[in-house]
Amino acid sequence: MKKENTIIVALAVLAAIVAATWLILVAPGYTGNHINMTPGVTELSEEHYDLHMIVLWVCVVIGIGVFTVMFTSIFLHRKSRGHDAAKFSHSTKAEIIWTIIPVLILVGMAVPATKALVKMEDFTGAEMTVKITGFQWRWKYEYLDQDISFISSLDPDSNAARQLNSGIAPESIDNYLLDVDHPLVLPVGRKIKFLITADDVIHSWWVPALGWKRDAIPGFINEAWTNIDKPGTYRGQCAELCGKDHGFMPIVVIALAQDEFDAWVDEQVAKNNVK
Ligand SMILES: [Cu+2]
Repeated sequence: MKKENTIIVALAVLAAIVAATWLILVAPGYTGNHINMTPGVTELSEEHYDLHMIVLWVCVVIGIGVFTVMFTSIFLHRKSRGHDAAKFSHSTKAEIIWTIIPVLILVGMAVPATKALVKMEDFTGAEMTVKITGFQWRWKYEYLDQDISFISSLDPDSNAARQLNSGIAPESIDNYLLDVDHPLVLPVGRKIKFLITADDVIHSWWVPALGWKRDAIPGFINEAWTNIDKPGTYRGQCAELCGKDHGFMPIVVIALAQDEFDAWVDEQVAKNNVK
């Protein structure tokens, strides 16, 4: 096989792999059919997203390199072209190289990943604490500093539509199965600590825009924190199969500017006092 032909085949294979990678990873950005994670709306979620993208591109580069060599070799050295299988069985030099390079890549990825994990467990400077308790099949939120607590259940419209033979089209309900009667209201720009537990079986509190999920386990208290950048409504669901109505205990977080949050707190406290 002439050297020029080898180069032409290798380039063709490389082009095909790059094109396939582009179609999968980049083209969805133009068509709007996103398959990637979202960056979320918190300091932690953005960091996780960046980490995910770094690791993804490392994998893409390795994948392109490995598959180019592999497909080129398979095509150029196939039996029908008269090639015999190589007879060598061992190469100390090759083994040292293909051990050291992956170790260096893994260590390079582990450093930022460990930093992010340590940051997730750093609760210093938390300005308020919310205790979250999972029940079959609703959530209880207790604002430990503001003395507010309430139960958050599936919103009545979704609940009516989900009943057997309800005759209500799910498409007619806004945010079907993703809305609640009492959302968790939080301020933006403040470090909020969560204490997460459950009262019956294991649930899991998960709002993708916040960048993490935490199991809610009876008898245990798991911790997490967030600092939301942007005001908005963020939806999630119980992420641990917890019984027959597992699919009917959504989570809604409403992030408000500090003054709006303060007004909401005053309103809740006044309501509680009336009772
Ligand atoms: Cu659950």
